[in-house]
Amino acid sequence: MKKIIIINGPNLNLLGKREPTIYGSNSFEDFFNELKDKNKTVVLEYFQSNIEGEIIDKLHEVGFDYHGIILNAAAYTHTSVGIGDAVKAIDTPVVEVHISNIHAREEFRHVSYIAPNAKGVLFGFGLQGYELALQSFL
Ligand code: CA2
Repeated sequence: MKKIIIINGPNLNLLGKREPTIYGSNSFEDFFNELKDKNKTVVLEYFQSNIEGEIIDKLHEVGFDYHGIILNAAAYTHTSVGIGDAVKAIDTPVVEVHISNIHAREEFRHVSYIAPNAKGVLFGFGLQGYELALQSFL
């Protein structure tokens, strides 16, 4: 079975608990469990960290034998040369996802260190963006 992982970056552990007008009112864990139930033909994993180096370590760990990586690096998207370099260095294709429309927000969110080496980018579709990213790997 294909192995696919969702990696979420800083503060996304607060989904469903804070700022529902921007990020919605569903917890990621509930959404993830539903997504797994709907996609039983793949091995779907989830990892979240607020720590840049842990996200880089996870990319190295999965980036040579998993079929796909769905990455929402959150604020590190706009700042992290290290995560960008890791995405470039690994073999597994990465789809970058953002819940909000980053291009309708502040200028600093228009920059991504991941996008130049991503297979594709999805933003502005809420949590459905993760589902669309998953479909792109199937
Ligand atoms: O829209 C996205 O998915 C973002 O990656 C979310 C990041 C933001 O820095 C990016 O520019 C766009 C922020 C994640 C914060 O998540 C929260 C969730 C609930 C409550 C507070 C923050």
